[in-house]
Amino acid sequence: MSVKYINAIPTKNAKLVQWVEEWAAICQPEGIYWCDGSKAEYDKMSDVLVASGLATRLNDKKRPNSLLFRSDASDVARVENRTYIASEKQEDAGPTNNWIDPKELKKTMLDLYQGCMKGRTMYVIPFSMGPVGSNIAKIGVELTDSAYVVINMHTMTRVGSKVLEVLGDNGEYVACMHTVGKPLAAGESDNGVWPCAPIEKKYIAHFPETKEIWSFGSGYGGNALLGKKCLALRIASVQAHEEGWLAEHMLILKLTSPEGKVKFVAGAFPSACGKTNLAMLIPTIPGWKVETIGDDIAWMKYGKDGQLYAINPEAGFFGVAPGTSMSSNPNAMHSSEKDTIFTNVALTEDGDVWWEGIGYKAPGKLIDWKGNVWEEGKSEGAAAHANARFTAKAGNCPCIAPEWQDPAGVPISAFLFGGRRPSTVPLVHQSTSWNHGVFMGSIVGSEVTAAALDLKAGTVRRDPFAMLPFCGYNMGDYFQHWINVGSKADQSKLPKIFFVNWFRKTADGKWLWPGFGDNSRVLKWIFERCDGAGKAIETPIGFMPTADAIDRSGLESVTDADMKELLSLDIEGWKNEIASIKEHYAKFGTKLPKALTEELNGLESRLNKA
Ligand code: GTP
Ligand code: SPV
Ligand code: MN
Repeated sequence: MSVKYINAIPTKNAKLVQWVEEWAAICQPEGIYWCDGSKAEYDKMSDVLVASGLATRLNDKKRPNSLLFRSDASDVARVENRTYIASEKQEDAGPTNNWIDPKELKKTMLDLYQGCMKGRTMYVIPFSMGPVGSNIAKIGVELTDSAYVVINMHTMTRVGSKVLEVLGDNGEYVACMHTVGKPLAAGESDNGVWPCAPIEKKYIAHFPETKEIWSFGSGYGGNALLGKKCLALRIASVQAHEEGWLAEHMLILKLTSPEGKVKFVAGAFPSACGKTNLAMLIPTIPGWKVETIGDDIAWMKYGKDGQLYAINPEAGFFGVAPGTSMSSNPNAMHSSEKDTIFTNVALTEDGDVWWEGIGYKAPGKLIDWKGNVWEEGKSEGAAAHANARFTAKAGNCPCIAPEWQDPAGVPISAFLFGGRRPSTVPLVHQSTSWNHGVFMGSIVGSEVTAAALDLKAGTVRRDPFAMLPFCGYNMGDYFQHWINVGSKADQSKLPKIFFVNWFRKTADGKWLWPGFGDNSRVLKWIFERCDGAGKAIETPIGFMPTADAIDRSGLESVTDADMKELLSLDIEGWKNEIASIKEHYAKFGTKLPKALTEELNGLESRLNKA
């Protein structure tokens, strides 16, 4: 079959052109369009999406240049049970990933890909993860039949001609193949129905040896914007392991003290556990400033000076909308004031958006995320889906740090790990060594309710380094990689490691800690600790702040008794934790690093003596 080009081929990279044509022969699109990343292209795609009934243009006076999409009810989040690490050996995918033999999976998927783009355009998206040309950045090329993916990639990555220049005639790229898996018959159009395939046909596949990504059947988020979780975490973590660097599910923030001293902090919390919020926080303590480098992913390499430098490989935010308000995260609200793509939030009568926790009552009758009329207090269910998101440009964020696009990255002083832990884990504690910090990362978990997952209420879902769904290889090898990264470094220049928990609850289920802007009080202590100051006592679990070490000036809502509870060492709780960590560690068998067994044994014996 001969392929039809809609515009001219903008590259002489023969390997790339051949790859595009091979996929076009399989998928049989109407034509091939090479994306240039321009504003004109974005506007044209937006018009196409509005015309097909998939997008609603929001009121230009309220939300300039912004669109609303409602996805299919089966296509609202990442699909972890349809996500595969198809390494040649199953052991290389490890106990935490779904695995299928790559030959078998490619055969299954190639059958699905046959003619999957009939009636659609195949878009070729050359993109850079990280500032174009940075030595930490990487190039990917995504093929997709979704214009929604194209405009999201415009915002989330750096798309276009400059990327092809850097790629040159022989440059390497990560090959990313995507389709919504919903071909159109002659004369058929989407007509307002979100295109995707049924769940059992969805595959989000990664081939670590060949660094390929094949995605079929979903148009949503991390399943479809392949630069994000698929490339920047699953494939990049494999590359980072091979090449000696770090690809992590971490926010990066710049913290400035009243004296004007600056430190950069990176933090890994599981999905929907507060990375975007912390990255954009407005401190409640006077004189302190937080600015954003990134809110979801960090790539880190050692610089010539022996420090670890981080870049944010993304160019935008794919943030959780529900709960975002002018009081919880004003910077996220401002970031999404214009040029924003909203997915699965509610539409107001005057062409604006609304979601649960936006900070004000729903104005009049809404159209909910399913497309039905919705009235507050009258209609059943939520108006916005719990995982509704906004896609906003990092450049539109009022607190974006001037360094956010520095190709050299920013030097990291501290790593934070955390999750939702209503009990046991204190507000903050610090590791006593690098390996102890790696241990902390390896036991990250979030407590779940029986309603949310098929787990016993009060049990912990372990999500090591917040990478459980994102590590592209054996998690045991990943733990060892973290230990190696530390042992090779100049110890005095290594980031300090902390465990934070904003989510402690009282016996009657209320938050014990106000969180959000008040988390700056904890950041202040962390800043001081990085300078060798900050009052602390050594406990069996690590360094903890003394009762008066956390600045509580102006914070009446947290009493002395609350603070005591937040900073208490729950020996019995931690002893139960040991049992649960042993169970978690058993999964890794001989892949579990000895250093982590030693850390666990050390903690157990310290607790027994306490
Ligand atoms: P992903 O984009 O899925 O990786 O999520 P994320 O880690 O960026 O989480 P995000 O900042 O979007 O927060 C998710 C939810 O946690 C929102 O509903 C927030 O309101 C809530 N949250 C964030 N920070 C805090 C906090 O300090 N305290 C409390 N109680 N809730 C918080
Ligand atoms: C997450 O789930 O951690 C996200 C959203 O950041 S997605 O891009 O869909 O993976
Ligand atoms: Mn995330």
